[in-house]
Amino acid sequence: MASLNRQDLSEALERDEIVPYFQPLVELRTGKLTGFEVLARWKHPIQGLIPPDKFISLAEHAGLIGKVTDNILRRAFASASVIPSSLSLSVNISPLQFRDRELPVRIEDALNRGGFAGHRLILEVTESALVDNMRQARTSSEWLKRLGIRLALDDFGTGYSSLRHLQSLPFDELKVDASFVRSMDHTRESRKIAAAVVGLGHSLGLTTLAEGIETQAQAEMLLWLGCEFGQGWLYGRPVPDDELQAIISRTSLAPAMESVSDVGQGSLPANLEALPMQRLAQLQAIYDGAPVGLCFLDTQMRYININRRLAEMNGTPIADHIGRRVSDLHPDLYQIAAPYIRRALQGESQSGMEVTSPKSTPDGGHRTLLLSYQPARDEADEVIGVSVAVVDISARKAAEEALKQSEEHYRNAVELNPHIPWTASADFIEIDVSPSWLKLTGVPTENISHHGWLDVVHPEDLERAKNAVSACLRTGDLLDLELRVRRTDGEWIWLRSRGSARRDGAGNIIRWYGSMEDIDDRKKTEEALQASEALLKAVFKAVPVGIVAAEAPSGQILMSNPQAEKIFQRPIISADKISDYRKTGAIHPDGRPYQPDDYPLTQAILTGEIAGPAELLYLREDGSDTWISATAAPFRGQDGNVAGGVVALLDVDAVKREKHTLLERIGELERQLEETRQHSKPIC
Ligand code: G
Ligand code: G
Ligand code: MN
Repeated sequence: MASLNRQDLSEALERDEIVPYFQPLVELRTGKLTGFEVLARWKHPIQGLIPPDKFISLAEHAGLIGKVTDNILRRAFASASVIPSSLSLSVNISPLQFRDRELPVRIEDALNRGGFAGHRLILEVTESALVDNMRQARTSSEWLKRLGIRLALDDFGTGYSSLRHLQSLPFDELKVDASFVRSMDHTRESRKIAAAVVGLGHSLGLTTLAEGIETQAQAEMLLWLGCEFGQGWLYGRPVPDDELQAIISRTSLAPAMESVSDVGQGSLPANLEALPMQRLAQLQAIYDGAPVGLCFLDTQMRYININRRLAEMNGTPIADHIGRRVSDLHPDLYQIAAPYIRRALQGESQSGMEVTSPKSTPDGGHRTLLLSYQPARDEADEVIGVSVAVVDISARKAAEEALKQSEEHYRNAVELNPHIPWTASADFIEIDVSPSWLKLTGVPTENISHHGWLDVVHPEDLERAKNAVSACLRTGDLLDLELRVRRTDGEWIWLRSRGSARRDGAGNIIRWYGSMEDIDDRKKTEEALQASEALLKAVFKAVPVGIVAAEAPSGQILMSNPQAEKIFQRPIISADKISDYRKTGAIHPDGRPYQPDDYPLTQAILTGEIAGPAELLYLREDGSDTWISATAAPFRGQDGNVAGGVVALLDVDAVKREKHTLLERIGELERQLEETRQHSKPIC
């Protein structure tokens, strides 16, 4: 190839030979197109298509890079007429340009001429651009932000300097360098590095996009690590503008995530909970679904996280759950839960289902579970998974079981507590109920016989009630049934009906005796109990971030979890005020000390809105300090007013340590690469 000089490039610009190619950017979870990266190509009349690495640095040295960008922007915006307005364009900006004070004006000009909205434009800058003139970089980026333009840090992880500057510039997006994506295929260690890079992005509140995705396995892994967006040959190579239409008309650029399962299982990082990918939305969903055993399932019904309690109930360690499908891990549970989960994935929240678990208790008894399934939604109100809550009510059931042990015992109980006694013929056709039934329900007692009782049972309880009775008729076992019954005033009330068979000498059933009990109050109390503080505490304990909740407006601490105590390295006492814990103070990343109202938790309580994530250097009483990333959300009482706030604390010191390992590893990889190069020199 003949070498190219300034003159060639200058003429090429005149002849409009520098053209944009477009590479699709997608949402990893769905494979849906979100925009394009614009990549320059030189359509040389003789040499054919010349890639940017052959002329971008020439353009930079020749002072023509500004013109290249002008041409690329002009042509890209012109092609954008076929691109739906929901899609963005990402354009690469050379490090040199980012130092140029003219840059914002040029870009604004190009936007105006092309009639392209600033908020649809993302500028990609590499790390080296930022190092030597931070002041100009900051001025330019502030200007660009005022135009609605977003900034992405390109090739993230390949340079050293940026980590210091990363927080000082208003980046919106991190583009994780393709080298991390490639290395993920190799070892568990490399996956940890990729996880740390994605995690770092999150802890700084940036969206993350992974470059160079070539296989579905890489995509799946990145999704698990919490990376939201991707780019690479799996979704499409850069194409000229006349091929844009074909890409846009496809609904998804990737096979559904379901179709690949070979990356799952053993090759996954053992404990994704340890990653700082817990977003507040998810956390909120966990709280909302409250009670005791908890897990979060994604749309493929895979465990994204699970708390200790539920793992125990399932009889499988936490780590074995993560990333696995319910159907693979617990086929027996899946039988019961699948319909509920599916409905939740369609947006329906369901609670209060009482089922018998296929998993037995340690001493072999059967478990009764109270289940709740809540859809969890992202900011766009799309269902991203299901928050599952499970309460083990076996203890209560076991007590009832004991009561059933002997008929004698049972009859005593009936006599002591004769709410609504009833008797029935052996086949359950003729039923006599005490007159107190009429008083409670308004339904005439004579209406009960000949299956008449089924007419007043709640439709949702009907199937279960019928099955229970026919099972008892078959086996002669004790009947124990909780069901809703319609009173003549139209109200539903919860009743519990228990009965046992009286047998003749030959063991044949001759008659049923039983009693009904009004349990409406108890059911309501149970519901209130579910929301109780004790249960919430169990949730707090299980969440892998520090949590502190405080009451509004007093600031009195309601609860905290061990992770929070670990971060602060001091006990947190419920009756204290949050202000007691601020005496030692904290420092903003720019060195300013925190004022009492700066703290995200205070902010959330004062403003009623999510505050943070904010990074702060917390000064401990013992003189040590630690970096924390804090995000706070208000919670509201029944009346809709802010009742308090809860703050999630991430230990970013740990993230920084991981980052350090990462940098060392990169250094090592580079050394290895250099060595390989040296050894593979041709002999001449
Ligand atoms: O596909 P590819 O070979 O196109 O891109 C190689 C590199 O060239 C990319 O990393 C990108 O940053 C850079 N590049 C592509 N187009 C442009 C451009 O218009 N301006 C600048 N400054 N760099 C570009
Ligand atoms: O700006 P940046 O360096 O990120 O540009 C992306 C570069 O990576 C371009 O050269 C583009 O052609 C290239 N690229 C995009 N997707 C893939 C991919 O899946 N595999 C490989 N090997 N290169 C890719
Ligand atoms: Mn780029």
